[in-house]
Amino acid sequence: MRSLFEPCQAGALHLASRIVMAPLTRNRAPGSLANARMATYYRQRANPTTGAGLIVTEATAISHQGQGYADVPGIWSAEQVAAWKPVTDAVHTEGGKIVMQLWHVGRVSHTSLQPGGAAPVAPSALTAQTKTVLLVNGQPKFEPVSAPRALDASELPGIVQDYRHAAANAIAAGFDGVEVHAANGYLIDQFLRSGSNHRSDAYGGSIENRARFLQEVMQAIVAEIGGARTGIRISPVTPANGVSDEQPQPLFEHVARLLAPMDLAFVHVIEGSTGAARDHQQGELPFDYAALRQAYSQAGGRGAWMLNNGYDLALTAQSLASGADLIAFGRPFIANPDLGARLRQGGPFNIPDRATFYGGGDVGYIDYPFLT
Ligand code: 8OZ
Repeated sequence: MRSLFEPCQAGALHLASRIVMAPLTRNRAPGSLANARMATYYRQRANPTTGAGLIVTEATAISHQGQGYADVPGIWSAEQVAAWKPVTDAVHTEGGKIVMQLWHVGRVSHTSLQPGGAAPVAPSALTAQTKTVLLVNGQPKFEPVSAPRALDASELPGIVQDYRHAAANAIAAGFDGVEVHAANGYLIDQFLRSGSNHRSDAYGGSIENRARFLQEVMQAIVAEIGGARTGIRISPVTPANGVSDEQPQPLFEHVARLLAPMDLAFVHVIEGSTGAARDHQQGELPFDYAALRQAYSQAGGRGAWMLNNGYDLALTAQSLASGADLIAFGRPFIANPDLGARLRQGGPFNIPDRATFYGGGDVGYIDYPFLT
């Protein structure tokens, strides 16, 4: 029987357990630079026995244009690479593994966060029904996103190059690999889903066309750092940030098949509505996650299969028994730096405080108690 507490190979990554710390936006990187407080936070969760087998960082912008929230970190400049180095050093000193989540928000942004105060970019000029987090006097303030402009096809190679450059930078900063954020209604997901992609060129219309941008991004990153150090996160039915699609099953099975030959380290799937109902449905039928994995395996995909959304010990046991390789825990890792140790002994678990999720200092970030 598969155990959460046994080692697992994910591409080139040898992981001490099947426990993953999910990517978590915390808005504590002023100037888009990682810092000592962040190094402490990740270090607290990095121990292979008491913490995570693998840490996925908070979503990190690949470019200024890719940024959509206050005080999130970036990975496009040499200064940002240098700022991340103490984080990867801290995690590796503990014996842990860490990959960086690469992020372009697309239309989920605000003119005040964009270069030159410009409009955010998107597949189509359709405003997302969602809010971003700005910080006003250090306090999180949820504001509607700005109206985006549609990207010209001639701009896409430049964005693909930004992803590739960011992946190279992540490796230069000492990360063990990257996770491409293709979930939760951000740029790649905006291309995938029919509700946010009304294009009539080679990047819109058919499923193949809507998946083309994702494919080009993944090919560029794999060419740069290798598939064995590359993962991806998808969320087939989430309504996060206002995305929708009436036919998620064929869309994401196509995505699974195009990823299969890339020899990725892992595929990370958010089941249901991100951070909410696991049985959320888009389209006529409940989404068939087993069929998604089968599409991937049958096309030759060998990456570790990572699942996420509201996992407790009972659900973890069930999914591992059904063949999941890795389970990603989000909010539980905010409140429990030693989540691994707590899962092992069945609890108790500290309760996360929502008021300190986004922005702020040490409180609700690096002061959650460890087991004694
Ligand atoms: C919460 C707040 C801001 C961003 C995601 C990167 O949903 C995020 C995010 C989550 O993937």
